Amino acid sequence: MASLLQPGEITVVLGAVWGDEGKGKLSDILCGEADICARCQGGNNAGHTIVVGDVKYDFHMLPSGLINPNCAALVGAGVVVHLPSFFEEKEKLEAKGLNTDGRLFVSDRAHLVFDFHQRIDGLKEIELGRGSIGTTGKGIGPTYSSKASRSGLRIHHLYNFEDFSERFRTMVNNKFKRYGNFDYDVEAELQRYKELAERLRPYVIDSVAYLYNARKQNKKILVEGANALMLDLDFGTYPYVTSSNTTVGGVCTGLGVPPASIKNSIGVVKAYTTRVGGGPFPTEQLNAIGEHFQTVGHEYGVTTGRKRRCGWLDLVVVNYSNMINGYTTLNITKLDILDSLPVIKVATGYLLNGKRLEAFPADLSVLENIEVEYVELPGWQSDITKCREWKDLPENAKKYIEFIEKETGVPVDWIGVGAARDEMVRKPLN
Ligand SMILES: *[C@@H]1O[C@H](CO)[C@@H](O)[C@H](O)[C@H]1NC(C)=O
Ligand SMILES: *[C@@H]1O[C@H](CO)[C@@H](O)[C@H](O)[C@H]1NC(C)=O
Ligand SMILES: CC(=O)N[C@H]1CO[C@H](CO)[C@@H](O)[C@@H]1O
Repeated sequence: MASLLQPGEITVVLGAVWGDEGKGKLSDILCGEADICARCQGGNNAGHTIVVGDVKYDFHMLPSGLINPNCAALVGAGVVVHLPSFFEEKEKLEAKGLNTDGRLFVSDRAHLVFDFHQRIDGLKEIELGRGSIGTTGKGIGPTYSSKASRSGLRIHHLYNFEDFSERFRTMVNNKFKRYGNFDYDVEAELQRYKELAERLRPYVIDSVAYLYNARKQNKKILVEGANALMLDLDFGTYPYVTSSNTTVGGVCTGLGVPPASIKNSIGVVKAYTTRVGGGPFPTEQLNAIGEHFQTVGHEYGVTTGRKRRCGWLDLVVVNYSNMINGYTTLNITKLDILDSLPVIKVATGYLLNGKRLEAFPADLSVLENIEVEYVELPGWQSDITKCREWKDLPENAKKYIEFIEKETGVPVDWIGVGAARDEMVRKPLN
């Protein structure tokens, strides 16, 4: 079957729903073919685990393409970087045997997350009280706020340290004015960043020129979206969203590449739905079904350890996601978690006073009054984790996948049937 990654072109893997779709594993396999794997937005709030053999690698900020020794990894300009975490993650991966020498790069335009941003993250959540967003507390939101209000500090600032120090002191003083004098040793922090700056120096590049030249040189580029469409700042369930652009558009703005360079956009959709944090979730199941997904699907956050909220697959959401990202194909993950269920439900519409909504609404209060319309499909009640080809799958599992294709109008290419790297089935394209 023809490779998806084409020379000089960009393929994007995007979480299509509320995150934790398992796109790490997918981009990991694609990275075997990629020359470069890049992150374009978010920070170390996008945890995922990749299992290779007996080894479990946890990724939070670094591109999972690092798994493959021939793939370069780029942390792009749209990402926000907490340097202590950057080094910690790198060292943990190296302790497990991954050598990142000479193939890990960071954009000089990426913004820095400081510990005080993380403090503020917590203080803001307290101010919001009951309406809190349920952020990961990693300071990502406050950093993007600093960026948008033009007081942020970028990686290149580190290399004019006097100027950096002055800006840093001003920034912290402004935060003290806003949030009171929280305990924070500004001079000690500056000393720490002086050292971090030197350690970081070998990794810093002009990522715009780097990617432009890579495309000219016919390199195959894979972009790994972080978070997911329904957490996008503009199109997600605002304000219960992350603070960056998680759409295909975020690839252009976060990396500085033209739209036409993006060849494929692959939407990763879990066979059921999960979300962490607050906010609406129309197909959530606060019952035995939800618990089944949590337990059997091991639905706990990699970054936070939080239990994920769980429910049925929602095609209203998937369709909405596809309207924005225009998926070339879908990858369906964790189908095996449905193995034992006698009946599987799929949401196919939201009804408001008996009328079908055209798409996922902007106004979240509308969702309080909708009725979710479900289609019930028969389960397969057998173990599919050993299946490696489409023809091996039980009839009802095939029907479930075909139903998703028919309802969304997007072909399904890959189907995840287990946690390990090779536990996948490829559906022959029609
Ligand atoms: C996201 O989009 C906003 C505009 O809505 C822009 O200001 C910001 O830089 C973008 N961020 C990224 C990471 O692409
Ligand atoms: C999703 O979109 C497809 C194609 O436009 C349409 O046929 C289908 O009815 C939609 N389904 C839902 C659940 O919105
Ligand atoms: C085309 C498509 O969507 N399929 C991709 C899904 O994920 C696997 C694993 O990364 C890729 O190899 C497929 O090409």
